Amino acid sequence: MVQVQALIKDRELLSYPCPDGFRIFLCCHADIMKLNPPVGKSIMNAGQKPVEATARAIIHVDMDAFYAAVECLDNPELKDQPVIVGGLGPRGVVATANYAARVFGVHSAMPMGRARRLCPQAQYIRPRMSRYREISALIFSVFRNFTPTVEGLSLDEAFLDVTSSLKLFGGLEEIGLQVKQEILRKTGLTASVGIAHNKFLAKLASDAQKPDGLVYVRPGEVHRFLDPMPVSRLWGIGKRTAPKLTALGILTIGQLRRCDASILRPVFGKRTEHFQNLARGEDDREVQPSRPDKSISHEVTFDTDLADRRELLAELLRQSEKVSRRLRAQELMASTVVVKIRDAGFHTVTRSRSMRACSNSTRTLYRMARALFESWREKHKTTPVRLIGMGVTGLEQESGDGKAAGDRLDSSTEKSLDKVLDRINQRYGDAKIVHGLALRRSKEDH
Ligand code: DCP
Ligand code: MG
Repeated sequence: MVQVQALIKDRELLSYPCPDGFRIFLCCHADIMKLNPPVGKSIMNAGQKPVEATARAIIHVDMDAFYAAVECLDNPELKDQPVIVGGLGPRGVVATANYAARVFGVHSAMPMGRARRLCPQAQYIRPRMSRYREISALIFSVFRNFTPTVEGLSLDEAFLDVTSSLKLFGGLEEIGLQVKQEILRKTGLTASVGIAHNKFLAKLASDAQKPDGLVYVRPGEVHRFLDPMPVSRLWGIGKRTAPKLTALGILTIGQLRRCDASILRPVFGKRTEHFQNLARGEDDREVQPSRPDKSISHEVTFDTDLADRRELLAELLRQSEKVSRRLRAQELMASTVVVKIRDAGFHTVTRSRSMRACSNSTRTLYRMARALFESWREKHKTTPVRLIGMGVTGLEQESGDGKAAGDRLDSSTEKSLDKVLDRINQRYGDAKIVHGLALRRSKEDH
């Protein structure tokens, strides 16, 4: 056996079995979380050609019945009942249904009318996007505790490349389990986790035992895992291609894998090899870390135009609370506050101001938003407002070395108050506790 060592600094060694029989030792130290990308993609083997350390460790996480699960979390009396979240108007569609409602055949993207016929006894709920985004930020903060290489696919779903974190967290299955446990502890929600050496297999694995699943597809188990699945599980085989394969007698991934390429060429053309690679469970795409948010904002269009200064300020405070909570959940701070106002005549203005230091405190951001609003209002005292919004830009990590690390605008009392309010809101649901002024008007944002 050949051993290849790649010593990056000092600290711990990661041992890596390779398909060709080599054992490669990769190095990992306590600050590994900050290392990006993962160590040693190509490692020289004593003067021979490079040995590709392609064995990645990929985890795919997907929350179970996400919107519906959040609704049940915030209203425990809904637990065990069928819950359907989606548009409630005449043209509404189902965003998601919990597992109790899926038993009746209800699924995402189904017209709401059909869902009501299939499951009239369900609880029907309009989506609360701001709440889902808030929980999503918490989930993603859990992911980033395990690796910096996180590729978000939607609010409830991400790939994690944990190749560099294996030793630190005690192995692949152990990380998968810890991710699930941490999500449950931080949010009260269950996630399904798929583990494999590439993205394609990890994604199928997370779906294989939903809800609350944990499936690890080991390299030697790929065919056993994939072969019985219908060809439609392969990315890119949809309603148009599947019938053509059926006509050739190819129904499963295993049949596609074993089929002679010349038979498949009339269906796939130049993509034949690509689909046979997928059928063998091969996929070399890397996890592409998502770029963090560049801005965060909330806005509201009023049912009837509003000119009352205090009511408008109350709305701004509510929005400042939401925006700052999202910042804190992602451990971000902002340097610039933006206020947007649209009057009854559809005339829209945006005003922004940069602060001398970054902040994520509700009070600081609200004070800045209020000053921007008041400067607009000086010349528009009686103008009815149709829409008001506030947002922040110039975001940076709270622990970074930019503006946020210097002089902070937020006093320790403000920080403690925000922390307490965040905890209460996390525990008891969206906006269960708000600053006094914000109670003047309480509307769902969009
Ligand atoms: N969603 C939506 N419209 C769709 C599909 C999904 O609005 N057609 C929303 C609602 C879901 C969320 O996105 O809760 C996440 O989508 P998923 O496909 O992950 O579905 P769920 O999380 O609801 O269920 P599952 O347990 O199958 O992942
Ligand atoms: Mg999901």
